[in-house]
Amino acid sequence: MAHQETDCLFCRIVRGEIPAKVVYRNDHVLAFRDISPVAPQHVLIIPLRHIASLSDLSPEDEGIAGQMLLAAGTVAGILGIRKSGYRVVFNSGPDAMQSVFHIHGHLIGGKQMGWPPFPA
Ligand code: DGP
Repeated sequence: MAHQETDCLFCRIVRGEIPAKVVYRNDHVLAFRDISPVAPQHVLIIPLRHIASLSDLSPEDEGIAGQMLLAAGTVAGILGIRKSGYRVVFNSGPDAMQSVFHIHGHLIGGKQMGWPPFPA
């Protein structure tokens, strides 16, 4: 098993200690539905291995970073939104309101979204 943290919520989901609605899993990543969806489709893509945030990625993590992005297209296909479009958001740190410190990409879609995502 890849490096895990005992008390990390998402490591516990990887280990199956906390149930989740899994959409996709391979040898590197897990994708499961967000418990508080902000869009008709909202899935979190995480590495099986514990990495706290985008800012904690190191050059040796190049492979897993790529795996997360590759999984986004695969998951969008599973959700049926690959052609209609989707957004992948990595919140990192307090200003972005990151609340779970196991890196995750929010894949959201299933509706037309605005840009920029906040008022000017
Ligand atoms: P962030 O704020 O970017 O760290 O997003 C964390 C997300 O994790 C948030 O959208 C809600 C989701 N979340 C928190 N706890 C759980 C849980 O136990 N299960 C699932 N499926 N999602 C969770």
